[in-house]
Amino acid sequence: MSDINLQYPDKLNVAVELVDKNLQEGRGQKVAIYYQDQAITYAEVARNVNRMGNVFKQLGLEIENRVMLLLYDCPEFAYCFFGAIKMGAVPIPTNTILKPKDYVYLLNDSRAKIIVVSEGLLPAIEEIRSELRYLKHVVVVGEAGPGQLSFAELISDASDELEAADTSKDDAAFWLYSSGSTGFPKGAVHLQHDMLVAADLYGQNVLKITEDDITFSIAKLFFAYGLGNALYFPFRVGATTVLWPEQPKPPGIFQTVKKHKPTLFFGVPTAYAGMLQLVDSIPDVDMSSIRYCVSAGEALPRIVYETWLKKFNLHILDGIGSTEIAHIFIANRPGDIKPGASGKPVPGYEAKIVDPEGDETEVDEIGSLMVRGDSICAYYWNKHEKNKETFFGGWINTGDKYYKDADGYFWYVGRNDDMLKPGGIWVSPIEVEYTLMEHPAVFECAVIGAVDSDNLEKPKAYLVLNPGFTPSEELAEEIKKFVKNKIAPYKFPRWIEFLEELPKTASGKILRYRLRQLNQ
Ligand code: 3UK
Repeated sequence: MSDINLQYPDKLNVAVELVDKNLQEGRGQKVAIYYQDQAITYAEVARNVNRMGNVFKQLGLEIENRVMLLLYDCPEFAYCFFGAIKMGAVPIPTNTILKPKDYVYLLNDSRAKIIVVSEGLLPAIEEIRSELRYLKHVVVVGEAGPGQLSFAELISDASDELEAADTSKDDAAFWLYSSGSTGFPKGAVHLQHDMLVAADLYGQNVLKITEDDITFSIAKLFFAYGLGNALYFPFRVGATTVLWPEQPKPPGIFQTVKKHKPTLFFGVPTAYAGMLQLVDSIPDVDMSSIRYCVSAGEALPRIVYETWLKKFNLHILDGIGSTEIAHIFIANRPGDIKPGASGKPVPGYEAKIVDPEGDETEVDEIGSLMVRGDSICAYYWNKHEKNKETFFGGWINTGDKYYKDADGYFWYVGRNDDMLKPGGIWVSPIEVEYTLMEHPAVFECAVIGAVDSDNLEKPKAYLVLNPGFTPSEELAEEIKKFVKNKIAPYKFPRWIEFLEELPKTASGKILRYRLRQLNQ
């Protein structure tokens, strides 16, 4: 398989492996985190992790209890994430761009007793507080109000010594929620060893990350992708991570690269395309520190890969990862890139493409992508039926359609469900359709993926209007705004087209493929 040793001891607390080990190996004074104008050493991180673990204990958190992290990327994220794991609890990094009703579900489903939240995100939580059946404490990074606790005060009073909880390599370590086309998000329960497997197989073996690297991920820490890129890959080897709390817009991204000089840059296709569109209007772009760019979340169009290479003389390594598998499992590698393809299985993972009977398909024949590897989550919390559809004796059904070419490269074709991933973030067409139906003008609708000029997929809505409403540009804009206000804004349809009627089967089912054909 490789020279990487995937044998981990039975007794394992992953916070010790990822934080304390750096001190034991003499990196206490090395910078772990760049954040704005701060440079925070591993010794400082370790002390704050211990303090936070003690704070959680004092607040009544116990082993196996969940704690939700609703934070912009910041050092406090690392202190809370590893502090919780070190005292045996289970942190849940959570998407910061959801709506209050989404948080009601996530907090009640997980039964998190504590939430640590950035001040800017507090209104969404305060609005729903009376509906939260299990939440006991709201800890605020920033200014705390009545009924809330201040992170800064709590941590300043806490001891910086903490003995790690006596966990096994198979204890739960963290959860990440993943959304599906129907129903509620599913909490993927990840174990203590999962981050080590992902960091060793992809971070070390493919990216060859070392302590000399500086990582910068525009995918935030609450995504499985960002969590590896910007936290546990660098911490696994004692490298330095750049944490950046802002929304990843091209000018800020270029500025951050210039300021902190990362060697590994992690983006998503939409961001690469957006950066290319703006680069010539931004002064002093300096990408010379970067040795590799990584892309994941959605397929990287060949045109974006090639334009980027021409512009910066930098290769983008596209790879497919998932929340359930923790990180990237099929990837293009330094010196082995097929533009447009996802690459080959990362050594340590197995991948196969199967037909509906479960038999492996022939070369170039499309089927369902199945993956086996040791970073796959144990199960979805409280989702027995979903578990039966997803996990099979070590294998996971990714839900993706793929084929493999004669050279062994894997090519992404689409999803088995109708899920879309604009900007690498899940959008359920059904949720968008339900929201559109709430608008008084909408009689019927269907949402599909259509591609923009960079060949990147975005949601597009087809609408049939109620009597009394006439199609117009203004109405389309008003409906887009309506959706943005109701559900997480990145889900809104980028295009709206009005039809007299939707294509349907004899039994009245909407023919989505006919709508997709309209776009070809
Ligand atoms: C799709 C891709 C084509 C695919 C992720 C890197 O995206 C991540 O996790 P999610 O759970 O989504 C997983 C799904 O997204 N996908 C991701 N990458 C690619 N499709 N080409 C790609 N390169 O449908 C997959 O099943 O949000 C990415 C690392 C960790 C991750 N969690």
